[in-house]
Amino acid sequence: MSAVNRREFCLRLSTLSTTLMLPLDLHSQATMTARNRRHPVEPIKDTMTQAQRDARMAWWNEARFGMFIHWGLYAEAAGYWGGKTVPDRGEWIMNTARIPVADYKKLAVHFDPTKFDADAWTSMAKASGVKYIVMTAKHHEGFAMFHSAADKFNIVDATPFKRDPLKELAISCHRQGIRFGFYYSQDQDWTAPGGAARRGGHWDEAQNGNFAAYIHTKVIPQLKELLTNYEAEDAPVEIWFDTPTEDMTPELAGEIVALLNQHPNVLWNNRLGGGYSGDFETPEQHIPPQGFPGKAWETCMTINDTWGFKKDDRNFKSTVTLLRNLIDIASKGGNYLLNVGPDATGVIPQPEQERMLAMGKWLHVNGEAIYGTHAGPFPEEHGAYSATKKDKRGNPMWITVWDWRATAKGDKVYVSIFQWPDSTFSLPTMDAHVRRAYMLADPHQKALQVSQNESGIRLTLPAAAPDPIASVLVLETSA
Ligand code: H79
Repeated sequence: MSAVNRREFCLRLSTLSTTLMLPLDLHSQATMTARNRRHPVEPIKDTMTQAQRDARMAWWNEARFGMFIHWGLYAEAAGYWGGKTVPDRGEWIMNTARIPVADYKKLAVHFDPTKFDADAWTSMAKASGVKYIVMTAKHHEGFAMFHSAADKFNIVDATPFKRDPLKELAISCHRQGIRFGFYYSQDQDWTAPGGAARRGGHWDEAQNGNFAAYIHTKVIPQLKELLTNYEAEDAPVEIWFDTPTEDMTPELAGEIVALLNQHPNVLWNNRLGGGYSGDFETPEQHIPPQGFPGKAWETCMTINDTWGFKKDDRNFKSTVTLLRNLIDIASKGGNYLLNVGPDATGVIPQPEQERMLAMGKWLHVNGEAIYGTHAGPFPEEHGAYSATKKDKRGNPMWITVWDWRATAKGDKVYVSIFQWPDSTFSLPTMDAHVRRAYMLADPHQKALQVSQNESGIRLTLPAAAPDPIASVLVLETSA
């Protein structure tokens, strides 16, 4: 058994028990209740061969790091309504404060983000080591951040700004070699009649209407626009759906899938609803203890505590935490979609840029350990379920260990070390034979002393860690 197969084998053995313990988000519950229904329209991935499926997902599986952008009218509210702070996440403000539709729509009259510069965002993302960008085309507020003929409540027709930032970003991404995708809230829409509203339902008569009519008059026409309004090269490569409810029947979702099938290269996540599984799993705000063995997955996460800009949210995660998360996710074969929330002037807050760029600095030296890799060969490094402690649901608590993480690519294993050892560094056993070991940051790739036997691998590392956050040890192996 190769090193990598061995890991997958071990994980498969434990999948049955661990999946039951993973926190279930609302969306996956909605998906699960509908899962066993027949699909009225088969998604393209289900009619492809495995080789075709792999090719379709190839760029995504190699990317490992993406930047999410939540930008909409909520950035102008910035966590305030009527002069008072509103709790919870910024992009939920309309729902949290039960703002009437007509009042909320007035935010558009003043929305004029004149400092928006798509090239500046893309350059920043590129310097951060990001391989793809996903921006909100329409969040639950219902406001389109692109020019839409289907609905006048959009940034070109309803604001003094009159520009289409989504399109500008798509063009800029294409120019700078970054993949571009968009987020589209297909189910919840708090300003369109018939759009769904979670947490307490509708709060304004203007929201009443027929859900199917909403899908037919707004969602499908807008998705068509988003899929076709770009020159072929700038075309989106990914759609990020969100928060499906029971309103999204297999039939309605099937109509959307029929449209998506006309764009076979566009990947879409597991949150369409109607029982469709989509192309990848989407744990939100958490990293599954052992990933999703055998599945493509992407953890999306806020850089502070909100997706959409909130003036007072200064609870930014440290660069140490963010880099550890990226490395942890890569060691489990997933992607990290890290969010930034630009303000109403069109600027990504400075503390967010600083952290993104610090990640880019590390990736500039150590990116080989992340991009194009898959899960590492050791099953033991992530932590373990406690024998005594229980989590909130009463299941055994997962205790994460932050010593090191491993990824693999070809005949190389990359070990990112967080806790620099005093003398000898030990790794568990692995089937493959270590031919040579060196530090990735060492320009001379000086061979390190290494010994390997049945019980494990022992290495003598340089006295000081090459990097204060994570130093990458490379193991060149042969079968
Ligand atoms: O776009 C981001 C979120 O706005 C969206 N998904 C990510 C990518 C999302 N919408 N709903 N949810 C995630 C899950 C539901 C969260 C809720 Fe709540 C808990 C809704 C009501 C209670 C958080 C706390 C939002 C409002 C209060």
